[in-house]
Order: sequence, then C-alpha cells, then structure tokens
Amino acid sequence: MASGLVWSGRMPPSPDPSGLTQEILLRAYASVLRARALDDRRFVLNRAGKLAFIISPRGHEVAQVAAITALEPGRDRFCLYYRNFAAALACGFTPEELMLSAFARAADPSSGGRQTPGNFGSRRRGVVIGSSTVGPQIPKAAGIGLALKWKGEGALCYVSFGEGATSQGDFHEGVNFAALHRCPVIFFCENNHWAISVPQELQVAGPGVAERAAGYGIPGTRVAGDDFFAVHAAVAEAARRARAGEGPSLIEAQVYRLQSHSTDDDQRAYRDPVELANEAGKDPIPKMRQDLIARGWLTDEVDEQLRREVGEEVDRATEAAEAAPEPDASTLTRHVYADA
Ligand SMILES: Cc1ncc(C[n+]2csc(CCOP(=O)(O)OP(=O)(O)O)c2C)c(N)n1
Repeated sequence: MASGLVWSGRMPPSPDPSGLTQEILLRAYASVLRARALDDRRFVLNRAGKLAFIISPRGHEVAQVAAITALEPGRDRFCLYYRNFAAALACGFTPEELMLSAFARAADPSSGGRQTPGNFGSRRRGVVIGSSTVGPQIPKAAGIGLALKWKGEGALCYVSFGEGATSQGDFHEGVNFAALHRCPVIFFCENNHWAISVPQELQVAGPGVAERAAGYGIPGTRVAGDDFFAVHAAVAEAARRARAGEGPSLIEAQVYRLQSHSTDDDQRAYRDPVELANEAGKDPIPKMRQDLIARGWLTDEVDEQLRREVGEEVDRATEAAEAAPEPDASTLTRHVYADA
C-alpha cells in the first residue's frame, strides 16, 4: 500500500476491539484489490496465449487476507495451497514476484520458473513450498508444528486447503497428529463447495468440515468467508490458542468459487446456470468495501486512490516479468538429480 495514504474521512474511525487499526485494514484491503487486479490481468494474458495456466483466488480473497492478517509472516510458517494467491500477497510476495512465477521466469522466487504457478515458497517469509497434489501440506504442517513446539519460540504453522482435500487420508493423519501432540497449527479450510466438478455433498460426508474437529477433540469453527472481521477473529483466537500451548484449531471459511477450477476448466459444463448466475452476485470485495466504509475506515476517495495505485503496480509487474529472462535450459535438471 502506498505509504502516503492518510485518513481523509469525515468521521473518525470507530475503535475496533480486535486491535485492528486503519493502517492494517487498508493494507489488507489493498492486498485484496491487488489479488483481484492481478488475477484479471493474468486471465487476459492467459487468453492471449502468454500464460499457460492459472488458478484463480476469485471469491476467496477476503477470507485469505483476513486469515493472514491475524498472523505474523516472518515469524509464523505458512503451508499454502494453489488457490492462495491473495494469501501469498498478504504474506509479503510482491506483484512482480507472482507475475515472474506466472510467466515461469528464472527470477521466480518460489521455484525459478519450474513449478506451476500457485506453488508459493519463500524461506524468509516462512512460506513452505508445496506441490500440486491435493492434501500433503496438511501432515507436513503438523510436523512443522511439532518442530515449532519443540523450539518454543511461540510461532505457529498455518495450513490451508479446500473442502475436497478433507476427504484425503492426509487430512485425518495431519489433524490427528497435531491434536495428539498439541501442535501449534491452524487448519484453515476454504470451503467453496466444489472440488473441480465434484460438489461437496459427493465429496465430504457429514454436515461439513468444522464438525470434524470434534472427532479430534479440538475446536472447529465455521465462518462466513466474505466477512473480514469474522474470519480475522476466528484466526486470531486460533493463534492465541496455538501460542498459549493449547494446540490446533480447525476453521472452515465458507466462500464461493467465482471462476472455474482453473483456466483449463469450464464450470458451465457441470454446474446449474441459475446457481452460477446467483453466485456471480456473491463477490466478497464489495462487501468488504462496504464494511470498511460503514465502520468509518474507508472513503470513496481512498478506495479510488488505492485502485489506481494497484492498477499501476499491476502494469509495472507485468512489464517487468514479461521482459525478465527465462530459465537457462542448461539448468533443466537442477534440483532433480544430485549435482555432480
Ligand atoms: C491427490 C490428488 N488427487 C486429485 C488431484 C486433482 N485435483 C487438483 S485440484 C482438485 C480439487 C480440490 O478441491 P478442493 O480441495 O476443494 O480445493 P479447491 O480447488 O476447490 O480450492 C483435484 C481433485 C490432485 N492434484 N491430487
């Protein structure tokens, strides 16, 4: 966010019991806008044949940024999944870094252009790179949580996944282990009700994901993923528990997938057109904007200024990443075989 942003509203912001300040909230809102603007650009570039494949965070942005805003990038560890584009921005990835990844350029900080975009990794930000397989980040987070507990630094591990991933064995193993050993882990499920073309009712037995926490003896909370303050409060409470040695928590944020699964998918082939038309109106960004305005944290002028700045950032990031060199072909097998 531009450092020059100052409050220009007519009424003073109301005090927030969560400790959220105007600066934190505007930074979070800027991350949400940035994720959307970058996603719009990536779509155009994909359709123009310049980007091979993307997975959109559209509909998940507010939940992702609210969750990360309650945590401490640089201190905590983050096992993100492929839809976590907005979460990665909130963890500190820059638009240019994410565009370098989208263009598979050598300077992509996550993998040097080797992984599909959406595999986020940054040692200095504590973001642990994953794989495109659904679920393995969950037991990995439990193990990281155990290590953090042993280190005793008060840091925690945040791991995110979709509801489809909760039907994998990895989910059971990871949550069970973390609960048994009271590991400081936050299990954050972004439930968009679809696992590619499989709806929740054909994938997840029982009423939902949050209820599963009871089987492991840990708290399970369901929150509206378009409610920044509700998601932030749920994650802040899970973080408090984790840092106090009380063990893991499971949070299920209800969101909408406002795009097909990926740019290689067309959800019109398997979804009801009426339902799709309905969901088009469930964009979480106008709600966040309204919530901030209603609480006195944002004005139309600041909103316009932020959108303008974000648009310019996206232009700069796109130009820089497109012009950046591709990986050298001679490095093709690096990290695949032991170097001689
Ligand atoms: C083990 C495994 N099975 C299947 C796939 C193919 N696959 C990729 S994403 C995905 C859907 C996952 O849905 P969900 O966990 O709900 O997350 P969402 O993509 O909806 O955010 C599937 C089945 C995979 N990558 N790995």
